Amino acid sequence: MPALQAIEAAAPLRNMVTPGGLAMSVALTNCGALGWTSDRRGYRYTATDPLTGKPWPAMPAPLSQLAHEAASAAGFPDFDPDACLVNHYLPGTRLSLHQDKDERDYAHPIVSVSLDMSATFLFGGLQRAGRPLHVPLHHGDVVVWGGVDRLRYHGIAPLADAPHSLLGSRRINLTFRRAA
Ligand code: MD3
Ligand code: FE
Repeated sequence: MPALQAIEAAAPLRNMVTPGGLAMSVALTNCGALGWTSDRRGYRYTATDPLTGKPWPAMPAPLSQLAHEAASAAGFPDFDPDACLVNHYLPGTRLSLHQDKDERDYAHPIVSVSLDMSATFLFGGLQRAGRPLHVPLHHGDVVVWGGVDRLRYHGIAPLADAPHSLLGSRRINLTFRRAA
């Protein structure tokens, strides 16, 4: 949590605008050499934070180590993340079904770490159509998405308000990626 607070102090959480012109209900920031951003022009990874003009804060070693160890345990021993998205949810925040396609090489997995309030993860298929599985994600859950599952559609259902002892009515999700 102190590492996250330092990241948020240097690169504030913000609601980015999608190419469609709508503000995302998830607030986000990044750490690592690259950070994911969205604006009217599209989605991309950048080395600097468009809000501050400075490089994204470095990825704290305990976090990159956690991501590396989780990927290793799931059969991806070479995972070395260069980007970590910090997603911040309040009650009612949602993330509609999408694929993560802005990274260079889909052979690398994505590692996600859930903190604080629980959420309902929407676990879809390789096409958007069809009802996704609903999977609860709780504080401390770590999930590795790789191989044939790397391009699955996924999302988060509107967050219910069930305050957690650590941060109250908030959920944080870290996703570690190899973007370049
Ligand atoms: C399955 N975040 O940041 S994490 C995202 O909880 C994102 O904030 C959600 O989707 C969150 O892009 C879900 C789980 C996750 C992340 C990446 C995936 C699942 C994935 C990539 C491919 C398939
Ligand atoms: Fe995603």
